[in-house]
Amino acid sequence: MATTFETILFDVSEGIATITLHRPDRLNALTTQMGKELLTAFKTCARDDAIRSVVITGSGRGFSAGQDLSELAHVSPEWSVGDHLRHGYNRLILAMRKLEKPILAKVNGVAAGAGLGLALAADIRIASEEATFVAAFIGIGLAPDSGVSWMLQRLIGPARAFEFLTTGRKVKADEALAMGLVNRVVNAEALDMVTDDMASHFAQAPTRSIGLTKRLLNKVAMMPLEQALEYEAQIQDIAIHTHDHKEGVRAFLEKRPPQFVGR
Ligand code: LHQ
Repeated sequence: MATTFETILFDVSEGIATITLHRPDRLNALTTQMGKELLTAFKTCARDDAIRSVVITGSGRGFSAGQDLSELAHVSPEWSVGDHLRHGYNRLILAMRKLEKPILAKVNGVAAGAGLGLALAADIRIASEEATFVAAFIGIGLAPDSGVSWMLQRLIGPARAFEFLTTGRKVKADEALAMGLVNRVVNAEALDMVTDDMASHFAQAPTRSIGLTKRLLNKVAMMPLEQALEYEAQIQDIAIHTHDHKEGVRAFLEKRPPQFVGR
């Protein structure tokens, strides 16, 4: 199945949806239209039960250079950046975090500004050795948006987040790995294969269990332990009634590999 967009490519095959930011000559800088198309793609991923694993990546040598700055040059005096964020990036980042399916960012090149926000909103980041990470906001006199302040602080801690955000320096893949910004770094030739393997693994996994894990991790970070324990109990009450839980237990007792179907 393939859906046609203008600024992204969207392909679904064997339970894996691949979303490719597709403005390679602009390092996949994000336009308003691209934001809308991405939101549509993520909504499709949420709706379609056949999709059990999602990959987001960029065409050409970049992942995404963030907001397309030439679009900002043509805004009217009444234009509000706050509304631009509320109606665009904020919805997109929330759609990614609320999607109860694993999202892998295949970071093929530079991830900057809101492009970094997209990479951070994924659940797993696999970076090519050629990938770089740059906050970029400071370079144009802005503060972080697209969830970058929230996500980055949790991933790498407040001191490193502050330095990264306020110096705007380019962080290479190996340093990003050491910081905990990415899960894995692989050479550029192996990036597709490693990501495909992991995406296929997730496409065979108990999707509801992964979705509920994501819901838990999203929520418990802000809770005191007592509340987190109670929330875990509520989530487990849902997980225990899934087909895949029953299949997992049955397969264990029958000493065979489980056949998870994602519900
Ligand atoms: C670009 C861009 C770009 C357009 C490269 N736009 N063309 C949201 C809402 C509203 C307000 C603003 O903020 C936000 C969130 C944000 O995302 S703010 C951050 C916006 N992004 C940036 O400021 C990054 C600007 N780009 C760069 O600093 C560099 O291009 C990076 C470090 C990403 C990559 O550097 P290089 O690898 O040296 O590539 P390059 O600079 O040569 O770029 C290649 C082409 O892509 C070039 O066009 P050209 O015609 O000369 O080949 C660039 O103009 C174009 N491009 N980023 N964001």
